[in-house]
Amino acid sequence: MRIEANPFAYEFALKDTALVLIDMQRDFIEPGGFGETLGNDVSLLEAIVPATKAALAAWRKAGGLVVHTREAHKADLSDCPPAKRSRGNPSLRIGDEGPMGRILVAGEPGNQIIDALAPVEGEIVIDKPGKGMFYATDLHELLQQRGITHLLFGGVTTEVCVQTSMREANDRGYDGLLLEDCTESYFPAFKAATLDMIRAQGAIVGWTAPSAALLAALNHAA
Ligand code: C5J
Repeated sequence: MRIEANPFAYEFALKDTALVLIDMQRDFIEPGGFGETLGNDVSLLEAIVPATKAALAAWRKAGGLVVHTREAHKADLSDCPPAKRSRGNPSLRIGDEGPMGRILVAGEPGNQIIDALAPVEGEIVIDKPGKGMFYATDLHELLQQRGITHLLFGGVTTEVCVQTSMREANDRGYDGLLLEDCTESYFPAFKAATLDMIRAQGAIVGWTAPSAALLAALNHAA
């Protein structure tokens, strides 16, 4: 299959490719969650849900592998170093009680993937304690077992966990493409810069494309 992408076309085989949705969890996206508590406009992130839902539905219909990640720490925070927990000066830190349970702690209501994109049976769900999806997870082994070489990305936030995961993926030999309208940042300028950085210098990190280009490729192949 071929996606009309930037900076040039992206070729992939369905059986070798996974759709990865990064951290589409309630605390980042829903009003009343952790993200909003920090003063962010979560409506920016909510706006990508319809396009992401459509891409996920089309990918599932085509029979492609789906991976969901959550930024999630153990309840005892043994996997959350001070360098992460004490960064900045937030009113709420990781592990504190937030509006939807303990912030970024596995199993809490705010840590669940939003209903519109909830995982279904057979999909991989990774709880990751870092920004990148391969750090301290078994995802690389799970993808290798399935012969996955190509990764399509969506999720939040573009410049933090999505970009870090794409760079980690590139270092591990995966060809990655970011679906432009299925990712968002609380800071639009950071999203724009990240898209540019990823595809600069001949796709130094990977490719980007609108989700319509993926849907067109899937329709063409059907
Ligand atoms: C993610 C964050 N998922 N921005 N986390 O990007 O802190």
